[in-house]
Amino acid sequence: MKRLFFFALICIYCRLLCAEDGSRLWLRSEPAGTAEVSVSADSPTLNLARRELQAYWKGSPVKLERTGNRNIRELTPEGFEIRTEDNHLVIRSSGDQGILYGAFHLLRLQETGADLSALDIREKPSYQYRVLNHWDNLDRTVERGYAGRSLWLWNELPGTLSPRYEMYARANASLGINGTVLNNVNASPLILSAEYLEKVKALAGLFRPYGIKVYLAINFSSPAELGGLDTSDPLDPAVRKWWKDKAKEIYTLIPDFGGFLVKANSEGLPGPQDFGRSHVDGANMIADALKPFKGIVMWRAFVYEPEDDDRAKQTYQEFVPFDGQFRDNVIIQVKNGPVDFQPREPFSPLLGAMKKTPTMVEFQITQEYTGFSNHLNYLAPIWKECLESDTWQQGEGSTVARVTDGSVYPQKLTAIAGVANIGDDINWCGHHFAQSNWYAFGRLAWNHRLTSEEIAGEWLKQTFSLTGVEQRNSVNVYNEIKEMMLTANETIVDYMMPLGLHHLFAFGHHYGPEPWCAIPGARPDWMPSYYHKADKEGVGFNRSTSGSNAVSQYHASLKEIFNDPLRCPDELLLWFHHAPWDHTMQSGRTLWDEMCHRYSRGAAQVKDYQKVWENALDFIDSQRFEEVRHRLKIQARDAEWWRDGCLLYFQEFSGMEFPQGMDAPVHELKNMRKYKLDITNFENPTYEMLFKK
Ligand code: GCW
Repeated sequence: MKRLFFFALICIYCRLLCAEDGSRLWLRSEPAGTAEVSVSADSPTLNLARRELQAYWKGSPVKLERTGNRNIRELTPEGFEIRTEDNHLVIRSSGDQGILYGAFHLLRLQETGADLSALDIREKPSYQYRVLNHWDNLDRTVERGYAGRSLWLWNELPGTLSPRYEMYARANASLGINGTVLNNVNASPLILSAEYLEKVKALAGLFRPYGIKVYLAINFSSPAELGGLDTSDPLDPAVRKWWKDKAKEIYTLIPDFGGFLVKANSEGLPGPQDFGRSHVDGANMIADALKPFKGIVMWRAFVYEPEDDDRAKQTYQEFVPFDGQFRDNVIIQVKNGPVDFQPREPFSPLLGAMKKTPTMVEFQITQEYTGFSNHLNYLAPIWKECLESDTWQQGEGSTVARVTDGSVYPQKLTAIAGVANIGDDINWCGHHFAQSNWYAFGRLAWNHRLTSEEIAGEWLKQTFSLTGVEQRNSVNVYNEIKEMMLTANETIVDYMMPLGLHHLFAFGHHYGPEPWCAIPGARPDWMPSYYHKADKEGVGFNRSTSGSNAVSQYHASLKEIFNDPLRCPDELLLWFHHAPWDHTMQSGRTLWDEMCHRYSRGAAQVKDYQKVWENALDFIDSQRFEEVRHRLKIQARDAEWWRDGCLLYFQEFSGMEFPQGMDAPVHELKNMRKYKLDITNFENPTYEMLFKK
């Protein structure tokens, strides 16, 4: 009896000790400390590779070999080969970083239960620059961040280095992410002050062995605001000198500093146009300052003005005329869609349209528009949809991936960026499944050919130890959860904005629906009615040739399809057309019925996800199980709220009945119109807050 009691105590103790709070991300392997690892040279990066393998590798001896062989050199210094040779394994690369990536690759194979008997692997990255963009402010708030406060403890830096920095670097290196922009694109000039640069230097030093370069987002008015000059005009000699001196100061502190990310003349931020100059003038001035040090400029194309044409057209209109005029260390950073990270958008027509200036895609990992860290979403499928979209710019097969990775255009710089979803929450990303998006971004940046399914599988096996988890009551838990991930974004599209609808979000915070929002005097292009244009006749934004003509920014082969409401994919119909309520969809239903069907399907699907999760009860540790269960409840209620809010609102225009058999609304529109999110705590809203009047 006594023995049993002690045994029970030990069990409880162990469970507490091994409490799974998500802090270990996908790197949850227990150290074995048995591996034999030999290495041909010595460097901080190689030491890391050796340390990882010595701790976690459980197989045959491994040799780490830096070599200048031609067939290894062609993999680039970040690429690697892993081969089984006689009774050992060799990881070869022409660079230390490649060896570190090879080590992580090998460990991933082990953790995902791959066959390790005869390895012959060659890998090199799809993009040279694989960069996280943190929208972190210096006061540690995070713009559109839903996982607590910023990781960067600016007030402690440079003296104190939080242990989380190292874990962050390790996690990124395990995926191949090789750059991080530490601060928000809505940048404070202060980041370039001597005081902050010392702090940045400390982080750069810590990240260096992991192959991660540090970048900063800059405020275009820094010369005036920080430097005390009269102007920040990019053609003013004193301003140009200020940037040159600043670059020198930075590179003296951080010799391998990556460069700058710039949001200029966008959403009220300063930029060259304030001085009658162009984006080319602005970007090239900064590029000239960085050039002697091999730094790059990632210049954002996210620009739009309320008084101008259809917002979706503006990025293209602004940048295409400048094609070929940027310095060779400038790359144009383009959001995946023409508007703004909506649950679904067509790809931005700027991608592929610039033939002489390199462009890079910016994805949003943080879920600003897909339920914050309350809704379970796995973003790889929607990112893949963008990467695999054919721009047709150089004939069939000119996919977004290929017009940005150097295979279609001979570009000197290739890059990809993701707006991070990382904060100081113990589990880093708020929702345990949101970690999969950090993971997926890194994996796709490394190899955009990987499928969403492969990535989800890898992540699940490592994160929830689901290797070998098969049946429970004849349900394959691993496959069910994977399927839930793979359908998650489509489900969110269904219950938020199906059929090409976009920007129906509540004003400001973008959490819930507010298609009715109309704030007197507000920017019209920040109001949902600008986008949905619902009236008695129909709904949707006419971007066809009879409307704003945004459709003509796409290559003729696509334009033809998008322009025809009968050929335009249902998924994008209301993006390109103002379609009548009784328009016959590809499903054969009327538009109104199809809309009802999709909203209801989305809300019902979340309830199915709850069942999937309940089936996993025995296979997931209790803390993470409960935390995900809790958020699925919020999501299920939110999904109904979206369904009811949007359908009841649009019904006022369509005047049509709900189709028979549809789940009836459970909320009243007149009440929903009054609900406001309590924005004093909007980082992590709950259903209860949302329904506060
Ligand atoms: O989507 C919008 C966000 C802003 C963001 C902006 C941008 C950083 O609502 O919060 O600002 O995009 O990408 O610059």
